[in-house]
Amino acid sequence: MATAVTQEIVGQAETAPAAARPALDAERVRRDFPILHQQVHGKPLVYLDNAATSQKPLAVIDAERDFYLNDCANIHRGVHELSERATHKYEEVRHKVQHLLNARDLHEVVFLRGTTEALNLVANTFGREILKPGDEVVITAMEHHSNIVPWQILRDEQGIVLKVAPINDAGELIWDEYEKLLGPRTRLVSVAHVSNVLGTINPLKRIVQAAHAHDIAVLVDGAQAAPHIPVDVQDLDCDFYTFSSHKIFGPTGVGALYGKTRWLEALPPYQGGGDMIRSVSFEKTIYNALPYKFEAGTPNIGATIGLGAAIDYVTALGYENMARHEHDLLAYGTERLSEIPGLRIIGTAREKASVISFVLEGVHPHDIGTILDHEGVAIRTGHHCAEPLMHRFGVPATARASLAFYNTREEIDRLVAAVEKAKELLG
Ligand code: 7TS
Repeated sequence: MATAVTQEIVGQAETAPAAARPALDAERVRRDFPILHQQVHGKPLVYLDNAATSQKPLAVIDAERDFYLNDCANIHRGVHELSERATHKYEEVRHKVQHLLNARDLHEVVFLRGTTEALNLVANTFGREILKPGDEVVITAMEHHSNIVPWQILRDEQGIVLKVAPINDAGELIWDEYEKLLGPRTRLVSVAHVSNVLGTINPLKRIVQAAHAHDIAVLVDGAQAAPHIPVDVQDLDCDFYTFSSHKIFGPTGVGALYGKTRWLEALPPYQGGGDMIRSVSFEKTIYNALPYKFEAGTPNIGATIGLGAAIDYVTALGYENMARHEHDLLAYGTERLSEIPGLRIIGTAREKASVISFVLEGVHPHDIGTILDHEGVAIRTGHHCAEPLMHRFGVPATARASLAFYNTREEIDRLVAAVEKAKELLG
């Protein structure tokens, strides 16, 4: 359930014509996020580390709490009332994810621990069933480690070939080079929808079309896209799509993998255990139907129910409203930070989500992070689990401010003032 505050805002937005719609009122939305209203080192918190994990509205916290207070039981197994309630609430979220991603069938939605587990599931099962030594998998230079290392494991264990599509200095895929990598041995393209460091929004439809023209499957890491961009897997026509709950304002410990039915049917199970079987004897085990074939063991039931509340929340707020507000902040932040002499923004793609990575001449990003923390400003510094990307841009690390719909221009001003202070002290 969205809170009253949110419903009020969305109510206004839906009745007004597009041009006259009020911008999202971040101050009012912020009331749904009590964690934002605290002091850090004596200063009001400015939370700009949303790409690492985003904050959770009360509706999400309440939904998870309500499950533990009233309905806590294991799912899919008890005939008793609590188990039935828990199962119903859990399965309701599968419908919400299906709707969020516009998946054709409910059984195409698999619940997992998050994006990392989903990428490993596809690498492992696609690797065992489809890939032969010498077959090629294409990724890009902007991938998170979780979309690099699983393929390297396959390369080392099974002799597949891993190819990396290069990017230009703005952080955009070099299209001609990408197309050249698609050959007769390519079986899979695995690509981030949005880069967690650069903010680049990749041209997914074009990527999928080019791959499918060669009969190549496409796996999409949507970890950084789902919190900002509406996703339609049928329109994209991708074969797999995954995201994590905790980046889309839901709890940690759960995420979803979408897979086209024909792929999920063709692939073997990832893990064995309870719930993923129909019958077991020591001679033969028959696996369960989709999606349960891929859901061995007791899942994170409470977090999944929280994810349902998060999906309700963002849906009520509206991607369009969030995007408009975030784009305003991105443009404002980019402009203000660019005015600081010696500051270089890494990632200047034309199509960009609300992430600003930067380096400051003569100051190590970790020192920027420490000074900002003392000013109450939370950002992430380091390689952001994308070390090859750091090498591509010739930097050891970056400072990264990542924005959400509840951030404000005043918070950007606080960020800029804190960076100026870091420069003054250390530059
Ligand atoms: N893919 C991308 C593009 C990511 O940004 C992340 C996490 C993951 C995969 C892994 O997601 P998980 O939920 O399974 O951990 N990215 C970040 C980040 O940028 N800062 O902290 C985590």
